[in-house]
Amino acid sequence: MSDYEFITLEGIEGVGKSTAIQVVKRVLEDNGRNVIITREPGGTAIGEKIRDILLSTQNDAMSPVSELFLLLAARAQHLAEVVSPALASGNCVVCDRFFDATFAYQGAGRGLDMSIIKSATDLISPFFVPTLTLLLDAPVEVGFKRIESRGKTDRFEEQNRDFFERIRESYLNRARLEPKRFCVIDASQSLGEVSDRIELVLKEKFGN
Ligand code: Z5A
Repeated sequence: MSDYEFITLEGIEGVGKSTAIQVVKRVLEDNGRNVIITREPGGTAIGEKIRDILLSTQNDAMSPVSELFLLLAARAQHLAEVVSPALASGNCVVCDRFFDATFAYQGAGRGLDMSIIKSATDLISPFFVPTLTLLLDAPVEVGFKRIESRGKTDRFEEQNRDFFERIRESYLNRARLEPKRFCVIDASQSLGEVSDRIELVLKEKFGN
């Protein structure tokens, strides 16, 4: 393994990112790495407050541009307070969503201009490109079904199916454009199969 590992997990809701992140942690720790698990939006006290604003269904009036800048504010704080110091200390950082989510959700989902998202993203995180991005991919209805038992939806989950179809396609396009960074995992498989695949990918990439 190299000294610098920044791994991100991406995908539409309910595909199993939070579940998979525990598998990533276990495999890396078995490999002798110190692992910091974190998430976006969130990961810091300020970021978690911004997350609450972003997810609250009371904020349905939020414009796409406001949403973008709240996400970026949370990210700037997260990079300064968590990601940058953790990587500098030789930790492996595993993050539930990062900038690919911004292109997929705010770009493809909300329809904001991708070049504006790219400029804003470069402004706050020019040096932080994940070394590996695991894209958990499954049909939209699979994700919906997995989260329906929660009974409560957040502001993003209230969006219609087309919104998530566009996001899924955008993620897959990004993976096609950067095959070295992305690894697409078929998340419609059973938990055991998804875990085995992730374990294999990590061992292939980082050695045993
Ligand atoms: N967002 C954005 O718009 N722009 C950005 O730049 C960023 C984020 C960074 C919060 O993210 C929102 O922020 C998100 C996008 C937006 N919008 N939404 N919605 P989040 O990551 O916290 O929210 P989420 O994607 O909704 O997370 P989630 O619903 O918890 O999904 P998940 O983590 O992918 O799934 P899970 O909790 O691991 O699994 C869901 C259930 O399925 C659970 O009961 C599991 O036990 C089960 N599961 C998992 N895997 C399997 C398999 N393989 N088989 C069967 N059952 C499974």
